[in-house]
Amino acid sequence: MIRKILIANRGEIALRIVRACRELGIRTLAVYSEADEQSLHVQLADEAICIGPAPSNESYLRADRILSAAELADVDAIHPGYGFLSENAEFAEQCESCDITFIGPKSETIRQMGHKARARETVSKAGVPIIPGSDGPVDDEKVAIKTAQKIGFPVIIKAVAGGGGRGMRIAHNAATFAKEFQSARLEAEKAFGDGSLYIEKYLENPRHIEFQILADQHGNTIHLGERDCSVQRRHQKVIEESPSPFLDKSLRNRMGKAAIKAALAADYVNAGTIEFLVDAKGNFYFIEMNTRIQVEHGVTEEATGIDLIKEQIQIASGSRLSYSQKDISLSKHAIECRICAENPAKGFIPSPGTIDLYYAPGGHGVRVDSHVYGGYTVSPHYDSMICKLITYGRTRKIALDRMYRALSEYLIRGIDTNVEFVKAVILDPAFRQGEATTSYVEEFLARAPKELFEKKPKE
Ligand code: MV4
Repeated sequence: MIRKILIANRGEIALRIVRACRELGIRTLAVYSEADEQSLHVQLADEAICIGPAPSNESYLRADRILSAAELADVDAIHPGYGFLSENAEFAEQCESCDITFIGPKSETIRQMGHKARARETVSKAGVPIIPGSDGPVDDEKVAIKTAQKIGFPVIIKAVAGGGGRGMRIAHNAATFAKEFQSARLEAEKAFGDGSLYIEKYLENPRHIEFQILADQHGNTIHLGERDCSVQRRHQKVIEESPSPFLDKSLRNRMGKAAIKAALAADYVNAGTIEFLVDAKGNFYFIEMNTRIQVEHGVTEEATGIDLIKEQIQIASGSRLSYSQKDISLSKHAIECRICAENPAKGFIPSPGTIDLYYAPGGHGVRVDSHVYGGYTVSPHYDSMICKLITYGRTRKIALDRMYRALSEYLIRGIDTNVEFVKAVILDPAFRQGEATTSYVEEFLARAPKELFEKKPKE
């Protein structure tokens, strides 16, 4: 039985987990850094313990302090949210050995899928298509060049310990390969303490489409359809939607079946995501698995009507899935914009500071997931995302028109935000037509007038 959960995270996701626990009648323990004392998740949790100073590596990344808080408050389970310790196999293992339920997959699954080259091998053996590339890691530069030539240029060099785009390099020919390979290795060593690399054929302008998976401890595994996450800037997603405007029923079915195969091959339990790249012809390829709840999970929740955080907690407590595959449909169209404290006119530099005035959108078909309020100070120590705005409706057009309407209601003073930027994307005909690939943001920025992203002077 889970009676009390420690939430090992901050910001909007910590609040999201508090809300799910409240509805399930589960007590919550917030852990927080000195910078987050005024945060909503701390105020709304039943109990709260400060675990250290503002920098993440002195607080939210300190497994020892979090586990001490867990023992002290006698919690039954820990929800790691996303980022921080959510995909740290060692932390999951420590929870297991302290007899605290880690709300996520087994530590062994996290380890296996966290090794991106081993993940490729695992799902490929199960019959899931992968992008042509190296068999496992390639550490020797000479071998790497030969491998790249065999695959055919352009190739992409990725960190085995990476994911989400960090430590990636594209090589267009043999002449530039060595340089790219070396800088990928250095970056991977610095970022992950592991310089191991693998190589894939580089796909030009794919779509980034991911499938949501739920799996219980009794062998039941289902998918909840896809999210199209092609609108990204520097590997940070900006807009996500479900269903993808690019998939038809047949492709969704085939990709969904492949996603379930991948999850079964990983012996997966709890909520997870299978990421695919999809080319213009509709060929799809597994790229990696995320063994956590994702930022954009709310899009799937509004498209399907299923509360993923509640499902995660119920799965962790040993319950069977509340749904079978035939109960699942993307019956609504949902779209999310990530609202960030940043300045698009100045190269999207972060804009931390105190929000003097805050009014968030509302009304029919609008969901706002946010931990901020008027008077809240956005800390420079963490991610700049302050709000997730989700709109949904019967059709994509309804959801998009609603998104523009909702974005226009925001009043945020005191810090800069990307609200005007995402409004411009929502109005852009190419985006409206569902044509966005992973190159979309770059192309849009190149052709969009700069004034578009500046804050409108108050009429
Ligand atoms: C790729 C790719 C093209 N070809 N792999 C980026 C995030 C990580 N999950 C995987 N990513 C990609 N992997 C192959 N073989 C394109 C991306 C990619 C991307 C690459 C460069 C610039 C922006 C991008 C946005 C999304 C995906």
